[in-house]
Amino acid sequence: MNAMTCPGTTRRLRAGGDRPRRHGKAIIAALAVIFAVLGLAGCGSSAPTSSSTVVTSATPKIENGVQVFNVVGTAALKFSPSTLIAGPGKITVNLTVESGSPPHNLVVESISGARTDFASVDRPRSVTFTVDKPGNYRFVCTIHPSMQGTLTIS
Ligand SMILES: [Cu+2]
Repeated sequence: MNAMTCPGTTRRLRAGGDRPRRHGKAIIAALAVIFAVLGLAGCGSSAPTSSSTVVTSATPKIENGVQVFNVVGTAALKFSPSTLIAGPGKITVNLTVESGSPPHNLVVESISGARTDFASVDRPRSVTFTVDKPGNYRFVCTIHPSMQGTLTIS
């Protein structure tokens, strides 16, 4: 197998497209994951490979020079995404709460002012703060202490 050569990857995936249409997408998605793992890691490619529906980590959207994250507090008492990857500077976290979920907040424990008010299903909350020092910063929901995430500044 020739998975280490990147330019041909896309073409090879498309070659599977003559399978029955119903299964083709799933097969292509599975192949994409396999090729991403086997092949793209060595390429330095910046192509996103976001074929998964489970959001564990995210990079921000940049709006007016601010790094913006949209985080959902779920009914299962999780943050989605739970890992936020940013650079030093200004960060905004928009916290919404999933339907059927109790209220949540998002508090970065070691960063002064990095704390939303309690958000509920019909009341999203936001906070903006600045971080300059690279590192991993834990965040929690203060009413559900098992609900945790990490803000990585690199
Ligand atoms: Cu909570």
